[in-house]
Amino acid sequence: MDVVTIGETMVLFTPHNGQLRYASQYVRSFGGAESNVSIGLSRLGHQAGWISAIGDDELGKGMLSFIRGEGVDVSQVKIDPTAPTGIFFKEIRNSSDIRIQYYRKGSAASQLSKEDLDADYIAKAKYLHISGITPALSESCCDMIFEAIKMAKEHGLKIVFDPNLRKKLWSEEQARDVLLKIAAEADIVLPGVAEGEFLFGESDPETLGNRFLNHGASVVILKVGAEGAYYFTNEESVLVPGFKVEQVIDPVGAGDGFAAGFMSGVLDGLSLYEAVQRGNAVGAIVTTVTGDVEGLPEKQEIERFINKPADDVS
Ligand code: KDG
Repeated sequence: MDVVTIGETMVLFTPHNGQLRYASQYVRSFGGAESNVSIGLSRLGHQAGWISAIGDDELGKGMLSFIRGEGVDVSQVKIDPTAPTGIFFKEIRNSSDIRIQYYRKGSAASQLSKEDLDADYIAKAKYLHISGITPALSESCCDMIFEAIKMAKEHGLKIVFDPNLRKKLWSEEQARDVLLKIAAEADIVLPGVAEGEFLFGESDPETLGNRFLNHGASVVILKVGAEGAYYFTNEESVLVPGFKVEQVIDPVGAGDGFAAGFMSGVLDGLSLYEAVQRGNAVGAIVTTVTGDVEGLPEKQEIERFINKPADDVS
């Protein structure tokens, strides 16, 4: 296995149009940062495993079939008869005003704990992908994440951490404290510039890159929206320009697409520049369709997209 991830995926309802309070028709799909990354990796030809839990309910089982159908290993997904699968709504007012409403408190995934981890399973992967969402779900989920990090280190996996700050899930103090602790354990961190500012009170990219490096990471990828992303190591700091798309429809999931594209590049042995470029490309493509995972490209599509002339946004 290439990458193992741990986190909650929810049933996603997106109103056909208009405000949530008036909506009566929805598109039903699925979304969750870690399974989005797993699906992105699988579409790019890698083997990803997703550790999670769903309720013993129809929506959860539909979700599990969907993720399994995308080629992700779901053998570590537990069916918990005592709690439901989480749900969320995504109200797209316009591409820069997207409102998320969660119904996930007490969900099956939020009941996960370190007892649900299998060290032998984690040991099979090369990378452990962690997002800052899972530790926010409950105390037991937070403990589980630190246990998974410990297991990963014992078995020589590299840790990739995307802070994925979700202020609706916990207090700012708790979030800052836990996200900084995880960042200190990670080999590769993938923050957005706003997350870097939240954690270190700085917004200058160079300064942020150095803060994360000094905090423990050996590679820092700082995402700066449509401009692209920087990578920082102790030797280099480089901005890799982003890709233009004709129209951004739904940016939710772009960060997960970026993570999948970047890790795919690293797994394929690309240079850091090319891996970040692949991350930028996947992130850009994801924004062009509605849905968290629907736009995730396959290998051929990503290669065509990266190699097309700069003025061609088709
Ligand atoms: O990154 C996209 C995710 O935010 C979305 O799929 C839902 O995992 C999710 C969350 O917790 O917000």
